[in-house]
Amino acid sequence: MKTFAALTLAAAAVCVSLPAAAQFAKAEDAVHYRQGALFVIGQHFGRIGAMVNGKAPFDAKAAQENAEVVANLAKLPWAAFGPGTEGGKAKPEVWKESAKFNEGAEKFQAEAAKLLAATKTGNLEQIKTAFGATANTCKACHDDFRSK
Ligand code: ASC
Repeated sequence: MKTFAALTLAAAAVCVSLPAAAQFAKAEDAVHYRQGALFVIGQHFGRIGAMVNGKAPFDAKAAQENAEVVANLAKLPWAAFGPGTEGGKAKPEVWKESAKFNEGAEKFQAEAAKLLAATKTGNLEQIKTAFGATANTCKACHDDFRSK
């Protein structure tokens, strides 16, 4: 009976961990995937940054389109930090302090959603504020969880 209970628990553990792991054929793919998603996010976030920093003319439509990409892609990288996918620039803390890491990922997604909402107002001051708040969530996570 004890053995049966242990096997049931083991099977349940496998089922719980499989969906996330099964998304990637190998750990390398997960690293590549998260780097790719974060790179594209950085490109589009940077285009909004150029506008709010006066390095590019303010174009409300372009700001919104870029914010849409950022807000949508903001959801993607995190599933690619699953168990056994250590590597790239990710520090071991990603897996050791996963609650803190997940909280940072949630904050970023929330701020990216607010940035998208701000771009829909077409008001540059509101976009600036939301951009700054979003950039702070990028930086916080990079400081703690990304190697230099
Ligand atoms: C960017 C970008 C980041 C963040 C970060 C904010 O534009 O690519 O990673 O802002 O530098 O501090």
